[in-house]
Amino acid sequence: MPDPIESPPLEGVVADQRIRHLTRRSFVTGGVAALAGLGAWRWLGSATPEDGVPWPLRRLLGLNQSLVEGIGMPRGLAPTFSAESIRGASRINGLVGLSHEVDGSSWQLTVQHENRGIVQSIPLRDVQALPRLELVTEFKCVEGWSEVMQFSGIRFLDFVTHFRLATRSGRTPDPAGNAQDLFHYVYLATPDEAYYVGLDIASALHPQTLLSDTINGVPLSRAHGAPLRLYLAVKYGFKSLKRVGLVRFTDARPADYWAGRGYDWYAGL
Ligand SMILES: Nc1nc2c(c(=O)[nH]1)N[C@H]1C(S)=C(S)[C@@H](COP(=O)(O)O)O[C@H]1N2
Ligand SMILES: [Mo]
Repeated sequence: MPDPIESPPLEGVVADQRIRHLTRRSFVTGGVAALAGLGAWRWLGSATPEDGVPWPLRRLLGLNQSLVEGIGMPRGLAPTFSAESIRGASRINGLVGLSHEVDGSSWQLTVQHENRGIVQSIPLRDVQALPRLELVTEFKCVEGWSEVMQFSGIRFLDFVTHFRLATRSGRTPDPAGNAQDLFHYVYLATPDEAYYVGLDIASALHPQTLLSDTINGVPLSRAHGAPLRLYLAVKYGFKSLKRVGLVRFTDARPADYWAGRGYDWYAGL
């Protein structure tokens, strides 16, 4: 799949255009199904309709379309599972940047935008006040194991929308209306930057990308990334940064801990 900046080979472009044409309808349908799977209908029902469609759904449809047309290729949605598919204790892998316990009650996210002096500090509790969702998907480690797990938390998309992040103008991000205003990438790291990931903005704003504070219904342990971690259903596990401390929006493709050690930077499923 092409990066937003590196151009794909010509045959790829032609094929992409055909795929765009063929998949728009099924992709939109998938988005609606995912919302149902995520138990968002009650929230949808309480929202004011726009063009006869409740607005969160309209926004999701718009986002899907802009992923298709502008800021990146669609990833589709990762399959979701019933809660019965979750088995017992969840596996732990990788402890870089997690050597000590931290105090979740005073946790803050440091947020930066390239070429902007202002550094924002966003308290964890303000993030946790946003609407929540639960996602049961298959977590896949590139080393060859996978496990059905439930993550719950806040969509990264809702986080950037609420706090007006990820845009050059400082306005509310609108992937459907003005994708050019979005930075191309986001870099996220532990506070000490011992572990770090780089994401293209389309993957970061994917509806199954979460800032999560629980796994399988239990608050995150230190080893799982307390007090707040990233979870991307459409990427290999090494992109799901545990213990998010720093978030930086940028146009230069960010460094990535495991990509720097030989794995694919994109790591999409
Ligand atoms: N801070 C931090 N995040 C990390 C890692 C790490 O070593 N440090 N390892 C990654 C890898 S390789 C995987 S597979 C997942 C594992 O997440 P889990 O331990 O919650 O199963 O976390 C990812 N995020
Ligand atoms: Mo991994």
